[in-house]
Amino acid sequence: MRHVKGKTVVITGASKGIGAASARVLAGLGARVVLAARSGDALLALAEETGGIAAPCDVSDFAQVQAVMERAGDVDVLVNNAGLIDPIALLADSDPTAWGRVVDVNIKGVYHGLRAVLPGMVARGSGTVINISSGAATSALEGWSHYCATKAAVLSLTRVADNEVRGSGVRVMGLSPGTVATDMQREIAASGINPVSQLSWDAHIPPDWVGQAIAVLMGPEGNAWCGQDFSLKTEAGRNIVGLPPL
Ligand code: NJP
Repeated sequence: MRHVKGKTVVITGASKGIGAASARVLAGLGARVVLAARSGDALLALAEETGGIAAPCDVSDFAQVQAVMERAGDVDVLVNNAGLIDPIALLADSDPTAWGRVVDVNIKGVYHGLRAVLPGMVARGSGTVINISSGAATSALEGWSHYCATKAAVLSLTRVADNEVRGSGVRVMGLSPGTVATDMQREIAASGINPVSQLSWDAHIPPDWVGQAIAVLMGPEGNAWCGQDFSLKTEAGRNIVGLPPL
């Protein structure tokens, strides 16, 4: 994991869950982590713990995302992790404003990150963007129209970005973690809608496993996953990261 040491890694959605756990893993391997989310107090506490930088921002606002990247300096790795699933509702019951808010965060947030870092990465001829995806990108689950549609769009952004930068030294890939023990799974369980809400808590992987996968993808192993989603729900994916089998 020597490839992680000294790298500047911007992580969105770093105030809790997968983002916070990944920040701890990467900082532990020597990365300089830049922590972005809306909850400033949580970011400050994590920055103190990890030696990182708290950079409060709402990813749905491009100017705020760009300000984070300017503060970070030359970004080696961007982890586009911020995401929402709440509120879960059948299409017929869904609230149009809340549905649109998920689009603003899950799709536009990822676009804003790509738009902010790609010019510098391409100019330097190096950099990695990891978009946190989901099995929902390629499946249809009731109550998750906002989530399935936005994660499908994120996979599309991963493909298009890879198409545009391939050969420049910049890599763009997705990471589909499977189900992870975070507040998002608490929201899913509370909804009682669709089979994912019925899973037992033991079925979910710990969030630091996703951080370990990010660390691996930052290195040469990531080359094979440009333009597609790497998945921790496969034996091959678990094996590459050195995690227990499914
Ligand atoms: O979610 P949670 P996870 N601007 O709710 C932040 C995907 N995923 O860690 O702003 C900036 O614990 C929020 O921070 P705050 C999932 O789709 C998960 O499980 O302070 N940040 C918090 O740090 C998502 O893309 C599972 O409220 C914003 C973070 O996002 C990623 O993994 C399975 C923001 C959410 O923390 C992390 O999810 C899967 C904004 N506007 C994919 N809005 C799973 N958990 O099972 C929210 O396949 N955030």
